[in-house]
Amino acid sequence: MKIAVVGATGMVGQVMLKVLEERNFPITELIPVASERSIGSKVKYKGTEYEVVSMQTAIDKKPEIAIFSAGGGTSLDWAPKFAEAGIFVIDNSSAWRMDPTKKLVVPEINADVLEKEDKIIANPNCSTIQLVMVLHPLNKKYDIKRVVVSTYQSVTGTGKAAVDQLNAEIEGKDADKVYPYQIFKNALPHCDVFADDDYTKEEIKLMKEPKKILGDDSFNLTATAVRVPVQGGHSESVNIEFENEFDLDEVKKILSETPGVTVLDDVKNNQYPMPLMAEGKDDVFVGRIRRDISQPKTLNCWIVADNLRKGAATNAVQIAEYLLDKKLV
Ligand code: 2RA
Repeated sequence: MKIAVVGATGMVGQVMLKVLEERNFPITELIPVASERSIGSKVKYKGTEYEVVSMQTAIDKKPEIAIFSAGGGTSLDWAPKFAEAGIFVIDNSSAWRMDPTKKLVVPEINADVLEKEDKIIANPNCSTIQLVMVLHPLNKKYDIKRVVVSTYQSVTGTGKAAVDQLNAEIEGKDADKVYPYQIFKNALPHCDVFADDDYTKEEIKLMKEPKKILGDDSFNLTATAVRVPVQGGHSESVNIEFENEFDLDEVKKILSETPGVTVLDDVKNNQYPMPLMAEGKDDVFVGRIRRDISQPKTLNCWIVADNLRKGAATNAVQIAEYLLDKKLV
């Protein structure tokens, strides 16, 4: 199968190539695509160097699937052109996520919504993916009424320049400022840009995307997204109020039996999820599972995942695997 990776030279694009290789996706030809300035450069895949090509060249090579991680503007311009050429686009940007004609997919939850006609498929936001992997099984069992989530997001979610800013600040060197303030020794309640209602776009994604993925808009969700000087993954403190009563041991059993979720919850031995242990892994890790003793039918938990893997690249590759497995491509 011919696969195009659009944004192949970026942070997520590089992880996409790594995940495709690790999962031995049946690629007969890799078509790396990047911006004009990167055309002609090389990327390595399974020990072979491939030349980065332009968007149009990639379309002309007729890949079956194109996995995009190149920003919303590029996706809005080019995903339709790839789709018109009969190419399945799996897009990692926010461009198509809330478009009512496009599917927003976490394979473990709602891959079954995908059809042959879905030529542009949206990959959810990283902080959404790890959240819904925990919400979904609990919603099915106990019916969620309200969710309050606070995130602690890795600088890798912003990109290489943000990682460079953090590393430079750690070393006491000057660096191009991606964030409005120093990120080292700091926490910025400011992920993406502010909307008119004083929420950030990151918080709005977190408040809207889960309802579309779960196919359930009966619950309320509010979010505060914070950038922290971390590189291994996103962490989330989540408070979930249910319509129905729950048993704590049953909650832990349900989550431990959920594919793609690992329960790490033994506080007497200081066992709980952290970005340093989640980095490079594909599971969503959940711990600190306990009742909210301030009100009935309510649970607190702590969710951590590598935002570049399950939060982006791995989820996109899993969608591609589903298309292949179900012979939709
Ligand atoms: C972030 N989720 O972490 C956004 C985009 N990757 O900045």
